[in-house]
Amino acid sequence: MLLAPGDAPARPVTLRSAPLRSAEIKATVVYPATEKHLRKYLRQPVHLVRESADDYERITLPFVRAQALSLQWVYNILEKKAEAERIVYENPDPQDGFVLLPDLKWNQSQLDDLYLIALVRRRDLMSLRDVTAEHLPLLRNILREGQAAIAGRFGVAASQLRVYLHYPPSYYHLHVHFTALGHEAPGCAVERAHLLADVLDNVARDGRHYQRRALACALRDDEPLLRLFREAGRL
Ligand code: M7G
Repeated sequence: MLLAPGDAPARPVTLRSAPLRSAEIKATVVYPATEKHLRKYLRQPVHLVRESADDYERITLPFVRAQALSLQWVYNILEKKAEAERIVYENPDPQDGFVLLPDLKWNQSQLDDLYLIALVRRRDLMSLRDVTAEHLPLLRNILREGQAAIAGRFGVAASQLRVYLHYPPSYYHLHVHFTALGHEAPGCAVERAHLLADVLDNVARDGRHYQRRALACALRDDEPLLRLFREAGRL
């Protein structure tokens, strides 16, 4: 459920549904909802754009620098000002460390829709486009230590996890999604999800793989970034 910004309380709060019993409905309330949140959740036709390395530099990067959603929630988690009690695992290294915690979309009542997120500690990596050979130790830590932590805490084996990055992400602070393999999580389709194991292989082979290649961007009809691609004659 999304509530209009005009209904905003003094400070933003996100409410989650009560624990599920059978035949109940799970709902996430985003309150207050900004225009960007409203756009993100409304049903829309989606278009696939093939973003070249040049498109990224000329179109996407300037747009992202100007428009990205606030990252304050990420910094609050990294600084233990929010959700500190929910942290499942952390590696404290400032360069190669990360924090692993349940994603907002998972209420932890059941393992079927298990969903955790790893947030990197360093703040200079926006997305997959920034990942180079220098970041292999960080990404390997996330994969191995994240899988081990989830097996230890929730009893879900590495072979039952889908570990991936979104491109493009909604939030431009590098993070990795861990979802139950049996759960068709939003954003796990081929046009948006990049398996972390494949990312590691690609970057190990070519340290600048994600700076060189074209990447698919699934963009909703009313997204400003899609308009920019249209105006540039790329759609
Ligand atoms: P994304 O790939 O940037 O975009 O993922 P998406 O939302 O389109 O998937 C960001 C992830 O962070 C999503 O899975 C969100 O559910 C999750 N997330 C967003 N917020 C604001 C929070 C939060 O405050 N706490 C937690 N734990 N997860 C969040």
